Amino acid sequence: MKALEGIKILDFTHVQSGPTCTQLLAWFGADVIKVERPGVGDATRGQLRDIPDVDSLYFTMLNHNKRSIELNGKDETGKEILERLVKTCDVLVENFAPGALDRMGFSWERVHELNPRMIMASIKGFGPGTYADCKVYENIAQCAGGAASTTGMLGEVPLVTGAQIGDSGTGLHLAFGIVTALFHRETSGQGQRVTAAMQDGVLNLCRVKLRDQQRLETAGPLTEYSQFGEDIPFGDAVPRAGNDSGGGQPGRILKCKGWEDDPDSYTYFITQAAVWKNICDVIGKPKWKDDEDYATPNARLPRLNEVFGAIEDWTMTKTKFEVMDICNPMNIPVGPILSMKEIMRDQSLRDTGTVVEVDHPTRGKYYSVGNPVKLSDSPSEVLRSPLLGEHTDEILKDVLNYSDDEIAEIRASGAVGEPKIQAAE
Ligand code: CAO
Repeated sequence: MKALEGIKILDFTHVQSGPTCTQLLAWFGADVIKVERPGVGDATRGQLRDIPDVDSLYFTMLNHNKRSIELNGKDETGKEILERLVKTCDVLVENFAPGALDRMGFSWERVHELNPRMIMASIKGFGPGTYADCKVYENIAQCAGGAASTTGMLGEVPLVTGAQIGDSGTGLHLAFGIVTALFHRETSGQGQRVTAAMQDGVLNLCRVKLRDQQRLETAGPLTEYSQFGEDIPFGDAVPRAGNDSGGGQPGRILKCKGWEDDPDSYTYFITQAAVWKNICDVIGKPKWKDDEDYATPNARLPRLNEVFGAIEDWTMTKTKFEVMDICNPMNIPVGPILSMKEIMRDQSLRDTGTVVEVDHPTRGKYYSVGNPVKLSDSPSEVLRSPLLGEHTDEILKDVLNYSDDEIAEIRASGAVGEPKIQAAE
């Protein structure tokens, strides 16, 4: 039995943040019923399309294992169906702009009145306060959550990262909140409100930078940042640290053999104190093992440019995979800069189901990222995303117990859009 089998999720999410949350719950076995506007659906179905008239990879890769019902939540019949869904499901998840669900008539108070056991979970850009009413997308959250000001090269513009820490990161946070509330419901018998703001989620992931802000204010210059060794003065806020490691063990991205032609021919290299002697041997600097200017972490801090320069002289003679092969047996922590092309073809990621090939009736085969969290007794099977309204009748009948005549009336009202001709699998 899947861990969340029997849990029904009323999925009102769209774009990326909410769908990543409900996709995780679906992978663990929850029945996720995605409610979409008739004829329109989640906006991402049509965004960044690579094949005309076919659901985009943006949509298919964020909505695996779900069922889709077309439903107009602003129509009277649609509202009645929604009420029945609220009464039937365990969790409502949404990431509308602030106030949208209230305008539709489904405030937390109303939902709680309809079904006191229901957990209502929301993602918004900001928590209560000055910016509570603002719409937010990924990069806005990265900027407002402290990630952008601390990412990039010193003296250059702030940078956003490709990792979707605002959207997918907050989706993860929300999933954790939902599962916690489900656990609490076991004893309380009551549902509760779960909220995760994207700014808060990003800040949570930038925790070490708030650590550094306080160290800067209380103890002065951040000695492990490269700029310390370069004698560049610190300001009063945590600076951008380039590719410096965020922890106490200095690390950098270094060129490897072939870097002139391959933009990803680099390795991350950490000068972990415990294996310093091994590093000296590998790079051909055995004298640094006992030289007081290099032998201890503190002695090396003002000399990091020289140290990493010497390491890079060595890494440039090896491919990034050779660096791995040589350093790992010596316990030196290194990691190749892998391109998406390399990751998509990585056999070990395929073997664990982290990279999966999925078949889709109108798109054909494509690659996706499977469930990154593995449960020994509840393995995830990645099923394709639903076509728009693919399960409307099935949900009306099997989940909500409408009769065939009632379904015909609902269809005639226009609340659930046009019947769908199923694409051949
Ligand atoms: N039936 C009827 N109406 C529906 C519906 C349905 N099934 N599904 C959506 N709608 C309506 C909403 O009720 C809303 O109507 P009103 O504004 O008239 O009340 C309207 O569609 C648009 O919803 P929206 O405001 O959420 O969508 P948007 O495209 O304007 O904004 C976004 C998108 C993401 C900026 C906004 O939803 C948001 O800020 N969400 C919270 C933060 C978040 O999750 N951001 C991450 C997005 S991923 O990068």
